[in-house]
Amino acid sequence: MADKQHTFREITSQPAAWAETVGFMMAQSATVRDAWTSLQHTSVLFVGCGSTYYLSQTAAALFQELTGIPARGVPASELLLFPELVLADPGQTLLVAISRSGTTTETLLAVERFRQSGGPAVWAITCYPHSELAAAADLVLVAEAAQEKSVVQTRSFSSMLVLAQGFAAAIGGENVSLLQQLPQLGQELLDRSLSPMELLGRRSDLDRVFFLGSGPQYGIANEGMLKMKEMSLSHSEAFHFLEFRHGPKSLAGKESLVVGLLSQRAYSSERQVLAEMMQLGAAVLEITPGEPLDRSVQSLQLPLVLPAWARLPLYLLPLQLLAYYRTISRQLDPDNPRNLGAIVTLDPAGFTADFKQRDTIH
Ligand code: F1P
Repeated sequence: MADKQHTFREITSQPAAWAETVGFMMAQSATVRDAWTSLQHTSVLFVGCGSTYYLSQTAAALFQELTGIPARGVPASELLLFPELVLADPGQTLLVAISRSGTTTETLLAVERFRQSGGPAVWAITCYPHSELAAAADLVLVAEAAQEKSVVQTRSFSSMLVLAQGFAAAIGGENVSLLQQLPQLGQELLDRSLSPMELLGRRSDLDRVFFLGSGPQYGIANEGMLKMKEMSLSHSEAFHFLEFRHGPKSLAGKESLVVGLLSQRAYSSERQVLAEMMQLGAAVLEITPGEPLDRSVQSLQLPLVLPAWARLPLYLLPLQLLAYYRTISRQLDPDNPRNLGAIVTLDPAGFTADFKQRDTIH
């Protein structure tokens, strides 16, 4: 059955999609670097919706980490409806709009709003080079090989992440060609993840899933949460690792699975949170650059041959498989999630009343 599903094919074809995307990115690195140098901007704002909003969070954290230039990731709707809260100095801000389809209404309107506010430069990250978003942007990074038939984003998300990595690395002076190792490392991790994620995904005793991630991993934890929700209709939430202690852990217990996206940088602090959740009876899955926490924990180790910034897409593979197998075991169709379409298209006229209201207030 799995081989007939778009979602499964798209998850397992990620290494091939990454290989093409890295090739594109390497060819574009000098252009990206030169374009950035000629802008001389002082900040970057990443926007998207749904999965691409979560990708914006990770892209912003990574960009600031590699370049030292302030960056934020926000929902496109925040830029559209509350521009003054996210844009301190539009003239000095590069807007990076991320959208798989390149046609989501909020993202397109946010770009328009940014231009109207005096924002001079818009770059796009998308899977469709001829989309409306691509046409509206000054520079376009495309993961064409990652286009999807499935409603939920899997290989598109990870491939657009590869573009965001290449973009940050090119501007931050990192070695973009390290990303060439991702396809092989991804294939190895996929092979290692399939059967443990199937076993875990089929556990009907678990009725809620928490995803924990810090730093650039937080956006990926959110994406894991969204996959679990969209596909398997399960109660899922994402938190920064240490935030989990400040209230949410009251929901942790025998019926919960806590998925930890451990980092090298904050390893001990994050690991301690997982150890505490085990003591509360929660099942734990760790995706880790370090040693397994305990024999009773399901642990998937990340290869250390790549620096932390370059290995980010690897975290996604087990998360997507876990959501996929849980969907199957709940006899749901991963290709056709409930109430969802691949693109949210709205009538722009629907925003007019709020724009007028805002212009009157200011
Ligand atoms: C974004 C998005 C998806 C979500 C849903 C509708 O689209 O919100 O993240 O899964 O199916 O679309 P895009 O702007 O990235 O094309």
